[in-house]
Amino acid sequence: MAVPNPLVAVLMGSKSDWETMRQADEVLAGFDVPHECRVLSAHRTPAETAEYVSRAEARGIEVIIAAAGGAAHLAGVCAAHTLLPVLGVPMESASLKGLDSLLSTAQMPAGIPVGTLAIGPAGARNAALLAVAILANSRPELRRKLREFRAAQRDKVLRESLP
Ligand code: RP5
Repeated sequence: MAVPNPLVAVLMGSKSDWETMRQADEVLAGFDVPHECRVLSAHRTPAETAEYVSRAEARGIEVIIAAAGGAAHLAGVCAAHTLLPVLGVPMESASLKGLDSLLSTAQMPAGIPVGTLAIGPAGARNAALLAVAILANSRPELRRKLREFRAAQRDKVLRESLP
């Protein structure tokens, strides 16, 4: 999944998060946003995670999406190592259904923000859409695509019929 000049990094704490995070990958691909997806863990690969995130801005990356489950500190650790916006996606966990991940990701002490999305697939898709919206602030073509996406979504809802 290596692309030459990624604008978004999609990080996840474990390969087991990929089934969920592939949805972020799909959304970004749908908008033709160059991005890369990597497994990097705050606790299993702490040095490599810090190094990757510290170098991200110099590589041209503009947004980092970080997904983790359980005692989910990946997004917070990423945010500590960069000025780039970090969007956290709490993974659904076996024992607490992602409530642990949600609180761990959202409850950042003041000073180092993490923009936290919903638990699971909705959060994965919305993190990608939020990344697109951030990038679209300075990219009119991307903004046009985002407007079209919203219009298509609206039209689909208005076409719904109930039995
Ligand atoms: C976190 O622990 C990962 O983000 C994952 O959601 C969770 C479980 O990881 P595995 O034990 O499946 O590798 O670090």
